[in-house]
This record gives sequence, C-alpha cells and structure tokens, in this order.
Amino acid sequence: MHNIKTQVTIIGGGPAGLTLSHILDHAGIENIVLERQSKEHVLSRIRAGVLEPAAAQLLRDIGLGERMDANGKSKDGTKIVWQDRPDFFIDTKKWTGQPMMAYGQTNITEDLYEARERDGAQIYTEAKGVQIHDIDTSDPSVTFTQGTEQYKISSDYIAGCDGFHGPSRQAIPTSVRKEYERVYPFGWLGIMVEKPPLEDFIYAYHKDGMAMAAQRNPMLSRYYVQVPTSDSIDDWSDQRFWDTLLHRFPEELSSKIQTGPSIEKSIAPLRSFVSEPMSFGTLFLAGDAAHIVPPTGAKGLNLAFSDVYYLSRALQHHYSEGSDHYLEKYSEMALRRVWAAENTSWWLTKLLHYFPDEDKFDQKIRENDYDLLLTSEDHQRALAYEYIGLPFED
Ligand code: RFL
Ligand code: PHB
Repeated sequence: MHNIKTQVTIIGGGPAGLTLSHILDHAGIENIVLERQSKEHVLSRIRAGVLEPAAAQLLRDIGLGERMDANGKSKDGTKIVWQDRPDFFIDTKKWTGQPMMAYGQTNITEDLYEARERDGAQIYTEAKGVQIHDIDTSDPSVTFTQGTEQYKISSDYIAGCDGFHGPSRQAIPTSVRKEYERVYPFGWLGIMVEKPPLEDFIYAYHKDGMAMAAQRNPMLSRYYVQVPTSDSIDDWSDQRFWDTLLHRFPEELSSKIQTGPSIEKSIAPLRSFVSEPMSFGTLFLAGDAAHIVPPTGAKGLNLAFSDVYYLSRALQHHYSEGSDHYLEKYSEMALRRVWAAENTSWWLTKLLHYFPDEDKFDQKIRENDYDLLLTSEDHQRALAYEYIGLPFED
C-alpha cells in the first residue's frame, strides 16, 4: 500500500474535478485527482455545448478562456420554434445584456487536461475501486488501486466530483441524505455530423416530440430528437433519425439542415435529481455527483462550474484566512443555484416535450405558456434571466 498525504482529494476528473484542481493548485492548495477512466475516454465523451455568461467568465478568470474566446461562438440567445405557431427567441442579450457562449464540453475538458498537465498536476487515471473512509472525522481518506498498485490518500477534505454514478454521494449516510427525483419517460437521441450547422441553437416543439439543433464549430453540427426511454440506438438508423428530425422542424428550417452520416450517436435518458445536503463532515459534492438536470436549458455543466466556484472559494478561505464560513455555507449556497436551474430545466422540458400520459388539459397549459412568452415582455425577460442562470453569490 502506498500511503500519500495531500490537502484535498478530488474524486472524478471530469469538468468539475479538473476545474477544482486547477483553481486550488493556483491558490497553492495541494490536491490529487482520481479518475476511473483513461484520459482518452474522458476526452471522447460528447456532452454539453452551451455556457452561461458566468461560467464563461469563470473560465476566463482562471486563465482558461483563450481558446474558448478564439474558437467558441457568442450567441445572443436560443430560438424556440413551434408547430403552427410563431417562432420565439430567448433573447438573453436583449433582456440581460449578456450573451451565451457556444463552446463544447469536449473542448473545455481538453483545455483543462492541457493546463493540468502543464502545471504538473497529480492525476491518477484508471483509478479503480475508489473507497471513501472516515468523512465524519478530520482525517478522511480514500483507497483505490491503479494497475497492481494499491494506494491510500489521506487528506483534510474530499471533493466528490465523480458524476451521477460515482461513489461519493453514497458515502453520505442515508439517515442524512435526502434525494429528490423526477424521471421522464423519454430520452434525447443525439448525433454528431460533419456538416455546417444552422445559425442558431433551436428547440423545436412538435406534437410527436421535441427536436433540437445545436453546434460545435462551423463544420460540426449536433442534433437531438426526443425518443421513448425504451428505444436503443440500434432502433435508429441515420435515415430514421434524419426523417424524424426533419419532420419535427418547420419546413423553412428543415430545408436548411444539412444531413450526412453520423460520426457519433447516443441516447441520454432525462432526469431531474437533487441530493441534499451537498456536504457531510469533510466530504463536499460538486457537479453531477449531487444533481442532474434534463438537457433542456443546458444547465448541467454550468452548475458544475458554479459548485466549483463556491467550493474553491470556501477552501481558499479555510487555508488562507482560517475561516470556515464558506465551507459551512457551501451546501446551502450551491443548492440555491441548483434549484433555480432544476426549476428552469423542468419547466422548459414540460414546455417542449410530448409526454406519453398527457391529456388535452396539459396541452392547453403548454400552449398558454408559449403564448405568454410570445406576447408578454415580462415573461420574456424572466425566461432570459433564468436562462443565463443566477449570478454567483458573494
Ligand atoms: P462528469 O462529466 O460525469 O464527470 C465525472 C467524472 O468522474 C468519474 N468517475 C469516477 N472517478 C473515480 N472513481 C469513480 N468511482 C468514478 N465514477 C465516476 C467519471 O469517469 C467522470 O470522468 O461530471 P461533472 O464533472 O460534474 O460534469 C457535469 C457535466 O458533465 C454535465 O452536467 C453536462 O454534460 C450536462 N449537459 C449539459 N450541460 C450544460 O451545461 N450545457 C449543455 O448544453 C449540456 N448538454 C449535457 C448536455 C449532458 C448530456 N448527456 C449525455 C448526459 C447534453 C447531453 C446529451
Ligand atoms: C448541445 O450543444 O449539445 C446542447 C445545447 C443546448 C441544450 C442541450 C444540448 O439544451
């Protein structure tokens, strides 16, 4: 057994874990990252594409904004189109003065790995069998194996950044942990295609289900269609995907969509989930480890960044000023922003998807919600503010 000591052990080398490691390192706080997968695997995952202004600014503030500002695309908002109704634009630029940023999670993770390697970070990839010990004491530890070697890391704190399926959340006793969940009866089937995208990010409501147009760069488009949870990607040939997508978009847009062979295809089930509290003893959860939002609204990665902002500030206060004020407030503060995002993405999910068990009353409410957006500036402003997310709290 190799015995190692550090200040903060970070479980998970996704965006939350790597960003936390980067910020702590630059603040002189020693940390070690444990990632179950290989770096190649982490970098091959295709996920988010849209950053809120606060998340984009955080990346700039920590010295990781250069490639984002050069290659990402500033967007004034996101379009909604609706079968047989006028289009609507969530105009974040107009109402809040702030644009969104289109820059893929894959690129952000590449930038993070590059910066962490440049700075000589301690990252154990392919760390298997991670177990968490003694989080109710001031001497917690993590054990794991890498290849044939066994390790024990003792630290002051453990940051659980290991996503929805990781072990960190489960380490909080069930007597303390409260979980809130909504599982939707559908998923998003997403494909990547090497063709120029539409100008805007667009959610399309259609009575048969939602469709979405997204983008990564001028030669890479990402499209989604709502599918039943029971479907698998084998049910979806490229031809069936394109037929469905084009059918769900209005003609003037579907005629502009450039189709082609998919280079990636996957189904993500939709879920809303929050685990409270986000800390227990010396363990602090951040990102998908503590909460999941459905992709409608593009909040998941953004919440990972706001958690990391709050947690890194709390740890810096602890080490540099001897104050635990922010550590004690971490869960409460992070959860305020989490629930706001849960609310927005749940509302947008209801607005834009067909629910198999819905009735005509549900449809009338949905149409009324959309008509309010079309006609009321107060609703337009409110949604724009929700879409950019709450500002980070002092
Ligand atoms: P991640 O990215 O899941 O990373 C967690 C890491 O922990 C590792 N891990 C372990 N490591 C060690 N030991 C263990 N036992 C471990 N178990 C797990 C994992 O291998 C992984 O590397 O969580 P993190 O860092 O909290 O980041 C969260 C984001 O990835 C997620 O919220 C977003 O991708 C969600 N999301 C979107 N978010 C946005 O803000 N904007 C978007 O436009 C957006 N679009 C999306 C999305 C997610 C999607 N899918 C596939 C779920 C679109 C899709 C389709
Ligand atoms: C994406 O770019 O993949 C994306 C954008 C907005 C969403 C979900 C996914 O709401």
